[in-house]
Amino acid sequence: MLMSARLTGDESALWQAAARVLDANWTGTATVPSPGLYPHQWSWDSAFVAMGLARHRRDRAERELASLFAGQWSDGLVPHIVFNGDLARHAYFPGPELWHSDRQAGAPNAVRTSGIVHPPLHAVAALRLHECAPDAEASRAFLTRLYPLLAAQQRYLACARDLDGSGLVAICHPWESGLDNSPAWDRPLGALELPPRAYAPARLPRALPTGEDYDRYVWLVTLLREAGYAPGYLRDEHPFAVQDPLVNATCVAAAHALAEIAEIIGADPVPHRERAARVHDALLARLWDGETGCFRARDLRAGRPIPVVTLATFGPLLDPELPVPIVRNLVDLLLSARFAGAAGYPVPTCDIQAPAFDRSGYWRGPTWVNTNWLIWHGSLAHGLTVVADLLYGSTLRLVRQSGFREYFDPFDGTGRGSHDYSWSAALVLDLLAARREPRAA
Ligand code: 2M8
Repeated sequence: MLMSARLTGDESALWQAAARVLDANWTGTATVPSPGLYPHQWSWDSAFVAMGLARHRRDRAERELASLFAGQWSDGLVPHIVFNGDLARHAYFPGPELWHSDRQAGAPNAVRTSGIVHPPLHAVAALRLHECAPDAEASRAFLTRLYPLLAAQQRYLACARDLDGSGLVAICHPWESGLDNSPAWDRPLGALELPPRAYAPARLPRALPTGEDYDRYVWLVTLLREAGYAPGYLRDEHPFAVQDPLVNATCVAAAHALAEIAEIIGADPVPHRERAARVHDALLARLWDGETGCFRARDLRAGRPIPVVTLATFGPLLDPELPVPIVRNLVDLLLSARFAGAAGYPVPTCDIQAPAFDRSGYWRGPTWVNTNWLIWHGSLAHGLTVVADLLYGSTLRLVRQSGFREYFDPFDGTGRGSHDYSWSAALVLDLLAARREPRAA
């Protein structure tokens, strides 16, 4: 609680409330996103949580990342879920029995995991941990241990997920985007030919999404599992393959972070800078739509861009080398009536004017703290202080008004989904601390 001494009284109260959520959701080795709904360890959640823990319990921030990487496969894949083996079989669906990591030669023996990835923000998190470390020497030692694992994570994505040789990373399941039921996935999911039987249990212990969407999610996992999660199968046969601007922007940001980490620990930064440049070039060449001034996901199986514009269009702000005219275009779009301009609590996950927009539909309209944090972080890198201030203020207003909820109504800020949601709390700690310590903003 070092930081709280320098906060205002109101900020200190918020700080303590956020810290209490992280303490309650700590299992002893990692943090659950929310105790009821999500009782295991999720990959990109842990990256966000580690950034908050770095401000509160640094020892736990390091253990959080170490626990996640204990689930890494031998080819570098960092799974999107590391399961807690102590929990009852039905604590969460789909549990380890759907993925069968225990039957994969490259999966770890000690823990069971899923077999797909999440946006790879862990190098960004590791660098942020270093930036706010009280003991630079101990922090360098931690980075030295983590660096080969982070580099292997990027190698897996660059090798196994570059399905068309463009340099871009493809996702093979909507869950890999983190934006599970984004309207961007409606078309590629709708094009799947499902066998005539339901795959998901009829009654899931959760609110959204369910029904037919869930059958499709489970069917995709079944296909991946039966193919042994093999790169050749992903490239040539798997029916869902999409290049998403947000996922690829996190790869660019991770490559830059890895280059910085390499410099800190005396390793070679050049391969990471080359990787960042390759994904940067491909993002601009393949996902930027100059005519309408936005980034669009690309459906590799249909061979065309996905028309609906979602918050993922702002992901490339995480690329520090995004050309200024494109940054300006994105800011205009962000501040327009399609996003922040017509929402009291920006940033909605989908274009408000799109037919698929749904103000309370999970990733189909609501505002989330983690995506606000990503756009805030990207805006600062481009010196967009007006946008950064807007996001900082609206994110804090959300949690002050509604608590550390999972997601929020973008018009009136009503909290939705689970309570005491870890990344909502963690990123508030990071926001509060970064304001007081502009060096790490
Ligand atoms: C949600 O995803 C999981 C599947 O991975 C689910 O719907 O059960 C998403 O919000 C995802 O972004 C998040 O990482 C996860 C845990 O918070 O929940």
